[in-house]
Amino acid sequence: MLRALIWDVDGTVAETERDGHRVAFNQALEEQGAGWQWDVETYGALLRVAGGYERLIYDMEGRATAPTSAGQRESLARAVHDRKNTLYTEMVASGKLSARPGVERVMDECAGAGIALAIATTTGRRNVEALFAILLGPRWQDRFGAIVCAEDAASKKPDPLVYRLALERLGIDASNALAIEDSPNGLAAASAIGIGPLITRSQYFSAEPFPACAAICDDLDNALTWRHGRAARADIESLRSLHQAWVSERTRATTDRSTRSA
Ligand code: XBP
Ligand code: MG
Repeated sequence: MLRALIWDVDGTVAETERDGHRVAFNQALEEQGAGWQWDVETYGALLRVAGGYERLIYDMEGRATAPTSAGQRESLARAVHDRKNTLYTEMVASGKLSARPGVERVMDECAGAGIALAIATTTGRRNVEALFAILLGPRWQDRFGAIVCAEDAASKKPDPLVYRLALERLGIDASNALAIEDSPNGLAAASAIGIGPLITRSQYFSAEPFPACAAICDDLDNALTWRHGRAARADIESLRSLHQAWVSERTRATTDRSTRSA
């Protein structure tokens, strides 16, 4: 039975990366005198590294103009990341970013159908708070059974820890949930512990193949396809159908594996 929908944030709830985090990173890099900027393409490649701080460290390792000692790089990354988050939350609070199509509708429909909502993200709590307060209003937290952010988990996606914690807090099994994701790291994190990942294609991962997803769509208001099924858009009926298909497929795969090894 489908009991919860667990949401990724960046790229899934809103297109926060290209025109949000990236722009704020560039302003912070300039203010801190780093001496370089991230263009749209460069930032897209760097998104393979989860976590803004980790992304800065990774990028500096290959940059001739970056500080030479590890200590200097870490202190620059900390300063840039902290300032970036301040600039990003200001940008979000000013209403520059909006929810992707279908996000608020699907959240409302889930509430009406008794399907819990949760958040599992590698971004920081203050970024999540700024975005959801502007999208859903000041009491947005009341709508979620679990909110798991970067501060809650020692390792970031593709590690499944944020999803594991979300399930624990919801008090449900992986087979009772679907994840909504946009990235290969997110897909890997959810599916590593058996949660079916529904992919909504985002700007940066529009050409990604995502062969192992439970279902895929351009956005939640558009056609949704899964193995042996399709629907005009994501709604309670299609979410339940694709979830059922995902669970049956996994059960079949497990049975086949144990039959082969017997
Ligand atoms: C999001 C991230 C984050 C954001 C920036 O991944 O990887 O690093 O890009 O936020 P996902 P921070 O959507 O898979 O959760 O700077 O707070 O890390
Ligand atoms: Mg994402």
